[in-house]
Amino acid sequence: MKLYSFFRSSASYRVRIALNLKGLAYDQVPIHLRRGGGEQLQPGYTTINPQALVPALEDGGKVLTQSLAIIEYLEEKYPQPTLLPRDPADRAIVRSMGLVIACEVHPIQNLRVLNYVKSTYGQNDEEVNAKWAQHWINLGLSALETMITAQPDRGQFCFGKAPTLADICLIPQLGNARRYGCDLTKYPAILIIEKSCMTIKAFADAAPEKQPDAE
Ligand SMILES: N[C@@H](CCC(=O)N[C@@H](CS)C(=O)NCC(=O)O)C(=O)O
Repeated sequence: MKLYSFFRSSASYRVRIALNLKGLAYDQVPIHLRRGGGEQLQPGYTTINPQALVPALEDGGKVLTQSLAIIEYLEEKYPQPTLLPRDPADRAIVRSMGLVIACEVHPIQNLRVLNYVKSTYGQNDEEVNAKWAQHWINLGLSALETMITAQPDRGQFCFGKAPTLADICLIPQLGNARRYGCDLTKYPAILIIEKSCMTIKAFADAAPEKQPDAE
């Protein structure tokens, strides 16, 4: 398997965690999101992913894009260890936790969105980080903190006693949150989950600073 990724990309980080949890070997092809105006925008990569976003996963001659579609593919093809609970309602809860991050938080503070806000509305880095990124991240994390603490059978993870798709989405987002100056002490349950996840090798090995293209 070949993973097109960028060390600091949280969507790539999600897929790295899932691959590691399932014990799957993969080669990484680094796509630098800033160098030369962004390698994701160059034709060599847009033929792989027309959306000009990382990650993309090549497997069995096919290219898959969108981190959650890739993770669901891995889950279906390599069911153990499972990343979703068995009960359909519980699966929906775990997916909804993951989607808080992947649909509502992450896309609004993606590189191209921040660049657009800066150039179109004349905002500087500080304004975009403080007024825009922090606002959307805090909105999502505070909802997720409530969803997590509302679980009747809580363990050390977002849902239950083992890592799921929800943790896979949450952990990479916390790095972004810190980068944009969010105060994470407001989210004690989330911080406990982060601590538990980072004791697991699959999560620790997927961290940005451990990647071959890390700066
Ligand atoms: N929904 C997509 C999001 C992918 C995405 O936004 N990737 C970011 C890095 S985390 C990216 O490639 N950004 C490049 C850009 O904004 O130009 C997924 O989950 O794969």
